[in-house]
Amino acid sequence: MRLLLLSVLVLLISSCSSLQTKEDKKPNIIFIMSDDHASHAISAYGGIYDELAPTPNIDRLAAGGITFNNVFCTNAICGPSRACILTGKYSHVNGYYKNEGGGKFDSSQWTFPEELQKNGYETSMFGKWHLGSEPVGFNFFKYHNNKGQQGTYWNPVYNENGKQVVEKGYCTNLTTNFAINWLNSIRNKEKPFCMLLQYKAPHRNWFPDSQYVDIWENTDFLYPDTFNDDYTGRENTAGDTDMTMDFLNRKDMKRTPPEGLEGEELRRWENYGNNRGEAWLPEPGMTQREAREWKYQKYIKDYLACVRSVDDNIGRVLDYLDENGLADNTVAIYTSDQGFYLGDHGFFDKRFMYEESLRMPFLMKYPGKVAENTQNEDMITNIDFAPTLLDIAGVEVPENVQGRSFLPNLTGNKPADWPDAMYYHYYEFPFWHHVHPHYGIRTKRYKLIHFYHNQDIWEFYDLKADPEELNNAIDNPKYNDIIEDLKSRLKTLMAEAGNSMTIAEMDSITTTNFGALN
Ligand code: SGN
Ligand code: CA
Repeated sequence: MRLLLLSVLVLLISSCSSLQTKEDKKPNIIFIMSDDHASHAISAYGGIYDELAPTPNIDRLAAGGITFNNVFCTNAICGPSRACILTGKYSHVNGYYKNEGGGKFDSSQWTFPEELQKNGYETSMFGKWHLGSEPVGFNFFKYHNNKGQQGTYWNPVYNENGKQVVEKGYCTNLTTNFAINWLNSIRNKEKPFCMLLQYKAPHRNWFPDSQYVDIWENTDFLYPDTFNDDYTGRENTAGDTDMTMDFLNRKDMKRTPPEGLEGEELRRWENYGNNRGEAWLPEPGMTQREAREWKYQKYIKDYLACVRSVDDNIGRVLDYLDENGLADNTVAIYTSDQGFYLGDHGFFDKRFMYEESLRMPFLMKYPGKVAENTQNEDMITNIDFAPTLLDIAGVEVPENVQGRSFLPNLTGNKPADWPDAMYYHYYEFPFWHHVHPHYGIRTKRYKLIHFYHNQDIWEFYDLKADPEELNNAIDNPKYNDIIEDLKSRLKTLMAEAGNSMTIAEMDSITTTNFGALN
């Protein structure tokens, strides 16, 4: 009898301790996301900037883990993409369609950080939130709360757990300081953690940190191949925006205002360039082409200098993990809320379903799980992030989450029925930048887009024959069958995603003012 009792006891203790170790092994998660960081401005992805402006620290994630080459945004604009990421659901399901007049994110709905918190994770969020409503599901948060929650590069105002605080310094450094401080001395170290570190940079108006102002003063950057796109065949879509170099304003170009200007007058002077008919020349006598090139050089240098600070600070975070014995049990991710045009098609900004803004960088270090220098080509979207993070944490994904975990794909085990097409939908118009609302489908090889608001224009691209999307082949009879098939696949995709809106209903999303952000 005593022997039996003893062995029951031993069994109990050993099963408890094995439970304990299982719990202990729950990986920590650091999800780093910046604002408007295009993958072609990350050296791990290559491109025309990688020699002059490499990103060695972001590249550490690629070298130590996996680089995803086909991650796409389902609605390429800030707040909406963030809402998709948090909920694992498309805009028409999470209700957050647009930034301008998009109202506030409904924070009573399910999000992945809240689910992780409920399942024993210590959670936090630092930097750009930009959803209007206060963050829910975090043990600690500190988000940019000035300039309509865009934040400012210098001396930003934050909301720290419900309290306004003005901080002195440069946003990217500050946000990282707060994050590291939380890792080091605020969080409950008995629990696994999930930290969202969301940089404001490199968002417009691209103010670099002091040591990086003018670092490339005597260097000229290369121009993207499509810089002089004349929008043939896309005159009323790509050719009808306010996001060409002409629309970079005086503040973007860091021009010094005349002395004595203040308040509204100063703002008007700085914002000059935003509207049609205001394409100003930086120097008198310049041609429009010279002005565009001049503006591109200033723009790309400031943008990449902002990226440099992001990269430095990611280095600080990765060093902290290394030096504090956390690296081996922490999944570190780097992404951006969408891509961006770096002079591609003559543009800055995002919004279009064209490659440069549709594509999101996504790199992940997952020690013990993913081999170094792995490349992945599977088609993934931003609604897949939430279920994947839950899966990593061993937490069940609720049925109504629309995205799908790509945890198996990390180790090359892509499920046989993994999607080979994605659905995109952008709703905001005309502010900012006058990009016509559109939806579409992208497969590995093709892309079909329908611009529907106050117009009825279809575009089709064969990405193999025309990777730069300069040739809208919608009327090329050679593609008739393919286009018909894509139209029907798009319909199916939208139906499966639960979007049964008529064009009139979609239009009303665009024209309805759902309220201000704050
Ligand atoms: C601001 C910018 C726009 C930018 C939007 C959306 N203008 O309004 O250029 O497209 O943010 O950006 S600015 O003059 O204020 O910089 S997003 O990241 O929030 O989607
Ligand atoms: Ca953004």
